[in-house]
Amino acid sequence: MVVKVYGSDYANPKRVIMCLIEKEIEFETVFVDGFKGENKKPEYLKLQPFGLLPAIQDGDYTLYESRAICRYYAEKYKNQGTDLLGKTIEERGLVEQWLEVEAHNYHPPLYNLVMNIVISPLLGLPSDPKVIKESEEKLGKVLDIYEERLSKTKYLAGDFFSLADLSHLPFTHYLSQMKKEYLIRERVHVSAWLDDISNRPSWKKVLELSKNPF
Ligand SMILES: N[C@@H](CCC(=O)N[C@@H](CS)C(=O)NCC(=O)O)C(=O)O
Repeated sequence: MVVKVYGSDYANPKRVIMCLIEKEIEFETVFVDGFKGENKKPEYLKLQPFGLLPAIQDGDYTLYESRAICRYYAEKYKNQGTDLLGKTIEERGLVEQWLEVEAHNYHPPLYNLVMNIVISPLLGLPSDPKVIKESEEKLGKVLDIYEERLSKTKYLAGDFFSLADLSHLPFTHYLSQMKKEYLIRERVHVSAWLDDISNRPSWKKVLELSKNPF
């Protein structure tokens, strides 16, 4: 069954697409124009009642929340494509830990930067310089912890690439566009890690597939 991914041009859906490529799962993308409010139309709300992208349809099965979708496919196809969850229960624990760190420590300040610097201007909304400054500082502090971790292991959960690393790419990608790449580049281990994971063929394919210029 070919997996249908709705809203593939946006950042959170890119997490799902990269995961499907790593897991060698066949998929097709369905364009949903968030700027025209297509994600708030009744038809889409049947798939994702909060009106957010992505959602997937796999036969009769529907799922939303990008990280939940990735966990589902990484587990379902554990022995197909790249193993993204670790080989032992201890490795799995660390993958889960860093997935949570991504969602709760890393993502919020980065999301605030993206909203204020990239998205608000596109929507004609004002940006808040105070939020930008505070978020930048917060993200720097989070990245200090990453730098320490990545000075000891090649990837976040250990010496293997996992869902935890993958999950960072879609929003981290905005840093260069926002002229905030220094946050990465001034930390040598974080910098090497980002180069490594963004050079994976799966991420290059995600960018190739995206119609979205940002
Ligand atoms: N936690 C959700 C977040 C989804 C989300 O915020 N998606 C954005 C696109 S990257 C969206 O749908 N934005 C449109 C809106 O907020 O109306 C996930 O990971 O799937």
